[in-house]
Amino acid sequence: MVSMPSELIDATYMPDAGAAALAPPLEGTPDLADWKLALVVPTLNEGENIRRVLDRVRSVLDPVGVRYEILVVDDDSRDGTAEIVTAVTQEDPRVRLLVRKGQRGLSGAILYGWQHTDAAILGVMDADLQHPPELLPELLSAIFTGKDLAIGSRYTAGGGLGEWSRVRRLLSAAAVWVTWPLQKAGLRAKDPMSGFFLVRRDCVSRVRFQESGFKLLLEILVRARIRSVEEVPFAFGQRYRGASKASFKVACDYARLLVRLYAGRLSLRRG
Ligand SMILES: Nc1nc2c(ncn2[C@@H]2O[C@H](COP(=O)(O)OP(=O)(O)O)[C@@H](O)[C@H]2O)c(=O)[nH]1
Ligand SMILES: [Mg+2]
Repeated sequence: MVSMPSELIDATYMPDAGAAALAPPLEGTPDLADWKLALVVPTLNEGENIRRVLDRVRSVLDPVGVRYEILVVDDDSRDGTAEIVTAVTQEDPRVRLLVRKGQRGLSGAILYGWQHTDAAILGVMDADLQHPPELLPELLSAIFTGKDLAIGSRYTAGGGLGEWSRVRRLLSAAAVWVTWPLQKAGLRAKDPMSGFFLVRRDCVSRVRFQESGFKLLLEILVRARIRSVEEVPFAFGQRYRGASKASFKVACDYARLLVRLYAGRLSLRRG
């Protein structure tokens, strides 16, 4: 692991992790042993799900042959999540637990995990099994074949939203639609709100992100140095156990993020 200057840890900047984290060149057949993936699994009271998620992710990634670590970033859950993860870390050092005290926010949790690894491929996946770990090899293969960003996508052909009500589908479609003018022409993702994606570290390092949001992918699409995107379809599953943390505050954070991104776009045009 790389040690970061302490002033960077609390900032919203994604630090550079130095040469160790540079992705290997893509010419020829990639040697998977040259790559390392850090998959963040953010948790807030996911004690009933986390063991199952960690077991499934490891059984999917082990046969791929890539080096990896799974960083569970827990915001001080009160349901035993950390204790369960600690037990797994003792069996398997590739699983690491990072606990944040007195902090909340999904984007901040993901960035915190990414700041504590030297991996060249950074990723995120929910802890409630709505994201099938079985998609990870396909997402990895998109990165290995030269894409900067690989998105588990509910909106691309073959993907799906599961058992959502018509109102929720409409709201989600509207939330995607408003991102269209913000996204870069030629690189637009159909599912910019996905919480399941992998990105090359060199595309996001030294970019400043909003910690309080729930939709880090949209910020990455708009503000990071992304040159190519692949969307891999998947069907959004049902939460395995426990309750969703999406709330009115999450919707407000999303509105604030949109305002900030639109304001940034307008000031760029004027400048
Ligand atoms: N560390 C951390 N994880 C969070 C936070 N909010 C949500 N999560 C995790 O983010 C993932 C997605 O949250 P979820 O409630 O399932 O959202 P939904 O799928 O939109 O209903 C889950 O793994 C949650 O445990 C947070 O504030 N901090
Ligand atoms: Mg969920």
